[in-house]
Amino acid sequence: MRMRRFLLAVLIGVALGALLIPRLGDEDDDAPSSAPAITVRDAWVRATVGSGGMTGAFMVIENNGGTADRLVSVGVDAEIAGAVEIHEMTIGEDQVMRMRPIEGIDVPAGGNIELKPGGYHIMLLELQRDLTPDDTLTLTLTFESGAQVEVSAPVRAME
Ligand SMILES: [Cu+2]
Repeated sequence: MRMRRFLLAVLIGVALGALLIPRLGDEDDDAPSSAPAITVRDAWVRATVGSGGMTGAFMVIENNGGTADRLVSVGVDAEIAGAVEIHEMTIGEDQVMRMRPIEGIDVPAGGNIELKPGGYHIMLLELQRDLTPDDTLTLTLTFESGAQVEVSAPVRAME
């Protein structure tokens, strides 16, 4: 009697396992359509004026996927800038605009986020040389999902 109960338990276990395996397979099939699909357009970097040692990079980040993602870090050639931060610009209670480093920028599923002067931007710090309008920088954007996007950003003077 005990043996039969044990066998029954094993059979149920096998049956449940058989049910789970095809489900996992289905999720794999769905993965490509729900994976984030990040694209970047209209990227540019502000030409340096004087010896500030820093400048901003701006762009539109689009998420064509079905899952929200988050820009978490940006890399650039160390011969261009010694450090890169993600910044946000806000108006304080004293009505003075200030920028501050933030952990990341959310990019909603099926939406986009604009990095622009006066708002979110990428801050290039410890510049190793002047950036003039005939330059083009390559920025590497890393997202929380693990996606990496290389962006070619021409240097432009601020109008
Ligand atoms: Cu900044």
